[in-house]
Amino acid sequence: MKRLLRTTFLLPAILVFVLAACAGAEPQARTIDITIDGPDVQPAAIEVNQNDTLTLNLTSEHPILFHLHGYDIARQINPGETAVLEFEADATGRFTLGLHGELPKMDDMSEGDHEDEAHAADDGTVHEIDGWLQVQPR
Ligand SMILES: [Cu+2]
Repeated sequence: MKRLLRTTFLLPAILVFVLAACAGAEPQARTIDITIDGPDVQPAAIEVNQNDTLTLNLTSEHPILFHLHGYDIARQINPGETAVLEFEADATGRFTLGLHGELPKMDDMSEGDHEDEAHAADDGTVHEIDGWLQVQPR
């Protein structure tokens, strides 16, 4: 009887554990340093998994508002400081990065679709940059 119990309950438990491990399972805490220089963002492509907790350490040579579209969260970055943006990547997909404000070398930047409320208060110098956050579903 003891053995039957063990087989009945332990085996499925082990199976669930193994399957979870195979799926890459546990969300991770990830810290990513992002450097902004004019319109250039390094790294330009950030790839994470759903439910990872992200800490973005943002630095810029110029005062600028860093905006993660889709998640619609933003941080002001001032020269000589590290702006920290912390959030859980719960939504999946590809989300473009935006910089708002005056930047040198930005004449050739295209203007994104910034008609939503999040942009109502800025000075009109909105810029979508060639960078994105990719969140892979679990
Ligand atoms: Cu924006």
